[in-house]
Parts: sequence; C-alpha cells; structure tokens
Amino acid sequence: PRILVFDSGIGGLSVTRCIRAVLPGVHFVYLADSAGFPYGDQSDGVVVERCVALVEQALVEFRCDLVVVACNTASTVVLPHLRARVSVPVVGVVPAIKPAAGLTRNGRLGVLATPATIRRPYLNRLIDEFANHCLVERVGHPALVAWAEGLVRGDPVPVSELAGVLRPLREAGVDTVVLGCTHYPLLLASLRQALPEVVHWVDSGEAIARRVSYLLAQGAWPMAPLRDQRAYPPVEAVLLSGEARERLPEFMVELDLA
Ligand code: DGN
Repeated sequence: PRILVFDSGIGGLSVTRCIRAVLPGVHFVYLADSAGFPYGDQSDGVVVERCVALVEQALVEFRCDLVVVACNTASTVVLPHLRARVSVPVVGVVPAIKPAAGLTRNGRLGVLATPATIRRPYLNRLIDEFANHCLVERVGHPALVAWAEGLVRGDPVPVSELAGVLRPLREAGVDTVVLGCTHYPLLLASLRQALPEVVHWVDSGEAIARRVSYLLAQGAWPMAPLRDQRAYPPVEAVLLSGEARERLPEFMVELDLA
C-alpha cells in the first residue's frame, strides 16, 4: 500500500516516522504545502480549499490507498470536507489530551500548539471530556513551527527564547505536556533542555500509527515484516515551494526517512 501524508510543512515527517516504525513495508508519499505555510495564519476557508485541492490532485498523481492529514491545525477544519470528496480512508490528528491526562502525576497539564489550534473550541471540548480533573495551561505561539522548519536549514533552535515561550508552563508546574502540533516532536531535544522538569512529552504520532495500521488491516493489505531494515522504501517527498525543498534530502537522512 501507499500512504499519502499531508502537512503544511515538515511537521508531518514526525508522524511519518511513527507510522513507518509500525508499518515498515509501506510506501509513503509526503506532501507539504510549503507554499501555503503556515496554516495558523490562514482563514478556515482558505485552508479547506487548499487541502482538498492538493490532496485530490496528489491522490490522482500518486494513487495512494489512505490519507493522513498530519496537521492539527488543518485537521480541525478539513476532515469532513476531505472525506466527502475522496474515496480512500482519511486519518486526522488531534492533540493527545486523553493519554496525557492518564500520565500526569500532579494533575497539571500543559498544551502546546499553534495559536489557531489553541483558539479552536474543539480543544476545550477535548479537555472537558478527558482532562476535567486537571489544571490545564495552554500555550499557543507562532514561533515554534518556524523554529522547527529552520531545522531543515540547519538553524539551531534558540533555547533561551524557547524557554521564554514555555515560561507559563514552568510557572504552572506542569509535569506533562501535550505536543498539539506535528512540528513539535522535531523540537523535542530543545524542549527537554528548556523545560527539564517535565516528565512526559506526549504527541499523537503513535495513536495515528495504530489507527493507520488498523485501517490497512481492514482493507486487507497484510503486511509482511521486513527482515532487513535497510530495505525500507524511501519516503517520496514533495514540497511545494521554498528553501526547505532544496535542503530536505539531507534532513530526511537525519530523520532516517530517506
Ligand atoms: N504542523 C501543523 C500542526 O500540526 O498544527 C502546524 C503547521 C502550521 O501551518 N501552522
């Protein structure tokens, strides 16, 4: 089978890495709407229109069996529209509030996401449903995705500025932080450095990987385990514009996706 993983930028590569860890034989096409990045700044209508058009086009071109919208910001608005238009299963991503609420020991949770995701009512619904026994501190900051994108160019993450962004989480004394944006797992080393007292950093990658694996099994694509890890098919990446496109191949090697 072939899976189309879609994001506005390189964040979905963190999700691709998780899916590939459980489904090593699968072919991946990674599509980043780097020409439309960042989605957090666009209206819902623009995000829906771009995502639907790009995914439809990519499905025709690459004939994939399943789509993963590996972007929290887009998933909140685009999934019903996409499902109405394409005939393959579509998997979206939501912030991992539920598992995080099960992991915290002191009942203090941090949620780190794009400003758009933090503003959306569905985040409050998730918190009401799964974490109403917790004190939840939300931080939505636009710089984090830009820093993650900078990794492709080899730019170091400014850890002291990052610590500044994370200050409300430190002051709230959180022991568990939800990474509610797919770019953020790429910043994990710097996040740990900036906020060493946090015990659990929880993202949605593994849950998505389980969902994808379940759906592929339903569709009767039995997956033979690969004996030789070096036989993984490389991820085919398509970026729509920008500097990242030129530098991506090296970065994919770093992420072990090439
Ligand atoms: N990776 C996207 C997310 O998970 O929300 C954010 C990227 C963006 O365009 N802001």
